[in-house]
Amino acid sequence: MKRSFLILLILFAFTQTKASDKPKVVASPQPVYPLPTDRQLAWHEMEQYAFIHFTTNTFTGKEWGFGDESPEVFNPSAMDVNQWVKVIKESGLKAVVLTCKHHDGFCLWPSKYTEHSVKNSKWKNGQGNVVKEVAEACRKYGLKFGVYLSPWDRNNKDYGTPAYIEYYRNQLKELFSLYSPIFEMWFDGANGGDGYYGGAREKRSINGATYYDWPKTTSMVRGLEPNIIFFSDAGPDIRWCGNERGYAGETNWGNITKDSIYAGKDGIQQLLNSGSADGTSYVPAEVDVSIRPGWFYHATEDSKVKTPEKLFEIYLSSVGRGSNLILNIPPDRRGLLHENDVKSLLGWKKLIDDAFQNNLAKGAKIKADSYRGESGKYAPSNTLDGKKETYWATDDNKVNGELTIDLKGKHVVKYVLMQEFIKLGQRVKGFEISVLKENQWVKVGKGTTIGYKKIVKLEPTETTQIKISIIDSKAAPLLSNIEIY
Ligand code: FUL
Repeated sequence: MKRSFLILLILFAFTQTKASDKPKVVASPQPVYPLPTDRQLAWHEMEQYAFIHFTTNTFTGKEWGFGDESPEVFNPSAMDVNQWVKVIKESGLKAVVLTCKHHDGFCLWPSKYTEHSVKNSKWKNGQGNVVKEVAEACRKYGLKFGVYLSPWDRNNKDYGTPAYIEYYRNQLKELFSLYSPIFEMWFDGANGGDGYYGGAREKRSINGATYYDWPKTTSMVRGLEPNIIFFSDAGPDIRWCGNERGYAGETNWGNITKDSIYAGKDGIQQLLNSGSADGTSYVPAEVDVSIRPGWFYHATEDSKVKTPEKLFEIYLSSVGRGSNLILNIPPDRRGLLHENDVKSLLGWKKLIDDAFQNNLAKGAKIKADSYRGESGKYAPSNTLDGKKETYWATDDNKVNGELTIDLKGKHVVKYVLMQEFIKLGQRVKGFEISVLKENQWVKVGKGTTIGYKKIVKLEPTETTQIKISIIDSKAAPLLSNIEIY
């Protein structure tokens, strides 16, 4: 009797030790829909790339060619795409999106479906091919390549009829079979009505919602290039940010309800700019802006190139708000990026490098008022480990939280950078930033959404500790990265 009791006691003690040795099982946070696709996540990480607008407009001084320009006018005198791509790379941009055909219909490659192209220009006696050269230079310099093929074509005689849609799709097949890999395809929504249209010189307005039959075109292209990102006002993958001045909304949701987007609707630009917390699809915004007032090069604008400081401001209001920046740099009549543009670009790159050189959060100490199940898997230190797959999370019933970062000494702080773990859905609706001043917390910044990335610019302030307070969120907030500069 005594002996069996002893055995039972030993067994009991043994099971107890085993139980306490087991790591705590804490349920992962549930996704908050809509979620980004893998290709959207990869796109987010590109952050910024170049747009190149180049066509007969460069030589005629127009912004929208009518479609009756002679191909002969396209004649750059000292074209060098390596100069473009080299400068673009040195400026920290990750890709080039080229206007293979703008609204005037002139093609920068010798398309077999039209005579209105480089093959009838004087440039290289009609033997040149800008698209091929740029795609190859991108490969050489390790940048991605994207295409803009204007749906509106003021040259084509069939524009407005089903025959034109076939022409447009044939050109897409041509581009995607010749110049793949292509990371992004730009579908521009513009249609101004009148044009040359093979000599008809009339107004042709189409119903933008039905004429192009986009679902068929995009699935055709997706079949050719599975990882392609489609840009258009409403996506499907990424949306327009609602302006061409270089800013995403201060409140910037990747989420939007696609049905609510169609051109001309009142308030549509505002909606595109901010997205909506309850949007049913994930379609993040891309910010398109030109380094000059126009999209095409005009010598009269040589003195109006945006300064490095202005470009830095644009960086903060695009990349710094979780959108990607597509910055247009139009080649001049020589076929080169103009000296003024190059100077601004490189000056801008230096401003970015200087501002974000020394991450004060590296090696700092961080604590949270709570973390999910007190499991190390969701600990606040995950925000400082440089790994995008780890994150701080709260318990499900908690949609706020405080993270306090001890900078180990006094530092002047100018920027706070935060990233949500958006793989499980964008969540944060409001946050505040405070610094410790003479043992008191002083609020120095606040905002709404965080999303893929948020850079908050502060009045430069000296402190030893920073507190990030998430004050509202759609569900348990998940932060994967914090940097302080
Ligand atoms: C607009 C076009 O009309 C402009 O010419 C330019 O291409 C810009 C990026 O998109 O809709």
